Amino acid sequence: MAAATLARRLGRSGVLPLCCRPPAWDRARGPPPSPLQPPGLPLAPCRSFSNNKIQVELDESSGVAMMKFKSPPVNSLSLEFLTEFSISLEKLENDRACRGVIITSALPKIFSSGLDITEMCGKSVEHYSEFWRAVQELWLRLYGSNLVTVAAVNGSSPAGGCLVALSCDYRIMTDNPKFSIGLNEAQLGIVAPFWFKDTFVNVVGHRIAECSLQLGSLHPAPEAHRLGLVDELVSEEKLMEKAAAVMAQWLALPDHARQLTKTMMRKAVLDRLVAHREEDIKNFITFISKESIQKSLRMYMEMLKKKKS
Ligand code: CO8
Repeated sequence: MAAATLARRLGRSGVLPLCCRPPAWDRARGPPPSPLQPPGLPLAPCRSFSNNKIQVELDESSGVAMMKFKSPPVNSLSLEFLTEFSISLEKLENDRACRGVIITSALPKIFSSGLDITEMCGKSVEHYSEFWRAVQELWLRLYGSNLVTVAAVNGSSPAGGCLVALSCDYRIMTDNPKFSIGLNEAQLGIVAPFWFKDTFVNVVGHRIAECSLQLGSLHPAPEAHRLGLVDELVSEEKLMEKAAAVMAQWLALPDHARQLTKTMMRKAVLDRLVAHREEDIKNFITFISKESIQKSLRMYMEMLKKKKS
């Protein structure tokens, strides 16, 4: 019997200690039937959890979770949303059955409208501090995740919404030119922080990021694909099928090798924020508290409302 097969069998029988268990990618074959499971009854392969903002369904047989944003009207990243998002990711990270997550929106036409602007307007210094820490926390968790992360971008995704997609391992977007994606902070009169910029540069390269950030560009889906901001475009009907296929391709590799490679690629950028976290919060508070910035944000919110009428 091959050593690997033997190790797998022993691991399943519980004989081997945790450190000698087969690698996580072998766990994708699924757990052994429970001795408590009545014969003939199918195992429940899915478990789900949900909160006010996000719904998660984990398929235990494949190890893939589907995370759906469900915060109408536009999945804006409020303090509550960011907190629930981080908690959901943490739960999946800690779940030995989970190896990858597909992130998408339950709302038609919007992936996420980015940070909730109302959280950055007319609030106290304490609130700004708590909010920004939550933004940092989410990014550190998502960008540094051990899981395979695939963004299925099924609608517009400006600013913080774009950051969520950029922080994943792979981005697939619906091929609808009405949907756009980008770091448009400059259009709001604000500046994307260095770690938004670093994440963007790591995906599209310095020159494209430089132009796009200065102009605060929102790129329609086909242009985003040309720039490398999204990896693939597919029709709305094919989006989930494609995301599942990409996930399967990434999960075909041993987790430990993929995870170490991901860490190697992303560590410097993550470490930079970790080293300057408190300073970054202070900078945010100073910047966002300026009356000129508050005025820009209020005008932007008014513009959004006027656009409707
Ligand atoms: N935050 C709060 N409310 C929002 C946001 C948002 N990001 N986006 C939209 N809304 C609100 C609108 O005001 C509107 O409210 P109401 O119904 O009360 O009038 C409601 O959501 C619906 O919006 P729309 O009618 O505009 O919906 P559409 O489907 O027509 O359009 C869009 C959806 C395309 C998402 C559009 O709403 C939009 O462009 N929104 C703005 C997106 C944006 O620019 N986000 C940037 C946020 S800033 C950020 O993420 C990074 C900040 C980094 C900070 C750095 C500082 C140092």
